[in-house]
Amino acid sequence: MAVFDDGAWIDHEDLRNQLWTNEAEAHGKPGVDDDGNGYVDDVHGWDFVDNSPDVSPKGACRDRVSHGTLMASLVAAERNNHVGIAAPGSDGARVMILRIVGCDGETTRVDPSRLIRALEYATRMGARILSFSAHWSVTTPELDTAFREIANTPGSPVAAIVVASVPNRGEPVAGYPAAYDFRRIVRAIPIGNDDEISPGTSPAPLGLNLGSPSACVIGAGRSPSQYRIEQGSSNSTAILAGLLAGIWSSPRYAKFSPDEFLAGVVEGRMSKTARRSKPGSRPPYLDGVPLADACLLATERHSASVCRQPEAHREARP
Ligand SMILES: [Ca+2]
Ligand SMILES: [Ca+2]
Repeated sequence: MAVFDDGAWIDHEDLRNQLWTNEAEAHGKPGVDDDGNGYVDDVHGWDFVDNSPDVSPKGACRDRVSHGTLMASLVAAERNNHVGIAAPGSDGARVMILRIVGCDGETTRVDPSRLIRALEYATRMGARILSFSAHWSVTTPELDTAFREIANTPGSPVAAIVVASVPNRGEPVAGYPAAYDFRRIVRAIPIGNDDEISPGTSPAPLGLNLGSPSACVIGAGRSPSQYRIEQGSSNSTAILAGLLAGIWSSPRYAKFSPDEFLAGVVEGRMSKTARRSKPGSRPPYLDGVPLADACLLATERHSASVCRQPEAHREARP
């Protein structure tokens, strides 16, 4: 599970045990590219802005909220560790941190060539879900090609599911990657209070669009133990990405290819749920969007641990 963002404080108490780890580097020699992938000491990901194995926030980002830390925690914060929060990908997702934007000057923009390198890295190192709580309006043919290969080409060796944010700040278009009309794009539609789509949500292409919580979400803040409450469509994206990872990694689905998982679970089940965002939202969501819900996959034999259990199975409370 790759989080493309501004880096993350990976020693946060709810994140440190949840990271993807490049074992060759973790057990290798410092200063040596042990796995020969072109990146020296890339243990938990890579900083593509400063070309460094240190994925922590840098520059002005050190003194403000770390967006990437919050996102990584909403994907996979550790459950049952008696601190903080529990994220839907807690058991299933291992988070690869890819720093693709900074906080100073030019680095705040999504740079297409930098992003292409990060996409190549993520897919080569085995990421199956790529989470983008970011969007951009300008693209290049090369970047389009990279996304097409990952998110659209049948039988692609680098196939992965791209979870794309749909912004809710009144922008006239959703921006990329949500704007791509590709089969492996799953868009997170931000849901506020009372199951309504957040005001100002941009129109998105039809396709695999799932509603996911955006408002009043608590996640990891400053390392090692701070938390904060945030609003916004970024939250929806990370929560949805974590949920997909959590479901995909369960024994029933773990051997599914990206296309099998999309067809059988996301399209075949999740998109068909009766749980919809409430009517009254503005176009193009007049009829509501399906709300992401793992519990609709529960059967008598297979139930998700997040789903409500029958009364008899509940623990008695004093
Ligand atoms: Ca390496
Ligand atoms: Ca926790």
